[in-house]
Amino acid sequence: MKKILITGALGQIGSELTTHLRNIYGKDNVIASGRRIVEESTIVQSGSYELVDVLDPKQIDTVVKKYNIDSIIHLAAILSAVGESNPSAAWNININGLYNVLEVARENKCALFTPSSIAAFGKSSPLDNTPQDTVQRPETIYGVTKVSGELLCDYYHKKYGLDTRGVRYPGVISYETLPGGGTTDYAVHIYYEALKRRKYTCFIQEGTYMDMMYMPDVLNCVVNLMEADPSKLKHRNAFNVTSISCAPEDFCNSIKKYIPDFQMDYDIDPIRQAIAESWPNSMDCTAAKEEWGFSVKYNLDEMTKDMLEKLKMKLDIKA
Ligand code: VAH
Repeated sequence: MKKILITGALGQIGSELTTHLRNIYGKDNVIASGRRIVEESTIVQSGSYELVDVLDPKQIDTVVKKYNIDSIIHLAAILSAVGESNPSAAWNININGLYNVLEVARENKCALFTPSSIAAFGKSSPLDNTPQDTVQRPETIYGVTKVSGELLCDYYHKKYGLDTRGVRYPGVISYETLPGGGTTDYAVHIYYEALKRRKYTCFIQEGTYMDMMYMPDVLNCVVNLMEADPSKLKHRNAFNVTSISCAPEDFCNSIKKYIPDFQMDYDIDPIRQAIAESWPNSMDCTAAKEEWGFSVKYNLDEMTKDMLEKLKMKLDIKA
């Protein structure tokens, strides 16, 4: 990757990936973009930022040509819970937006990274140690767009030789930018509430296991996969990647190691609970390990320690 365009650069992953890639490839070689301008955002202030609505292929193409982009990291998407409240918007942005990016990438010979998700599986998939290649019958519009996106990216690779790559991300945990309406958002909110109120009311039921990953490991996936030797890739657009399989009580117990008086109770959101139950409890990541050396640095307690330290600084909490 030399000249990189990131769509959805103000989102939970995009806001940290932009900084991460600028540190590696140089500030002037990473162009951030999004549907809105947030003047006070460090992303907007620390390098090139362009207004790009992925529903307008002309806007994408203009920016790709303006900066001579060779790699697109396409993150603009609507997440699971928001998608269930507006399925047509989820389909429009997640699929028509992806189609526009694929077409621009094809015409300009750009490589493309776009993430899929554990949401690409459904209740009929094996939910424990979910295989790389297995049944995918998701029951959320978000999951439908993720499976469709995986197939569309595979098609563009096979039909046009486009260098498309992607991973199935688990729930992403980070402290910079709040997640935008997903089912795994509880795993971020719990840390904020632990520091602010010493208690948290969880909307996902005890004993509901999902895959999770800390942001530093999420960011490394993008660089390591995009820089991998393409001749070693048997898969392309949907590598299972995860670092932690856990349930709400595991987060609670981990936080208690650092905040002993932390308390958690439950008020289940039936919509997000049903979504969570249709997703894998844990995924098998053998393909990613074998084909591009996937590895992670953070386990649950290491993530909890770092999250609490960074959030104390961000929220200016002394105790
Ligand atoms: C969501 N955080 O909850 C996203 C993610 C694996 C979950 O795709 O929708």
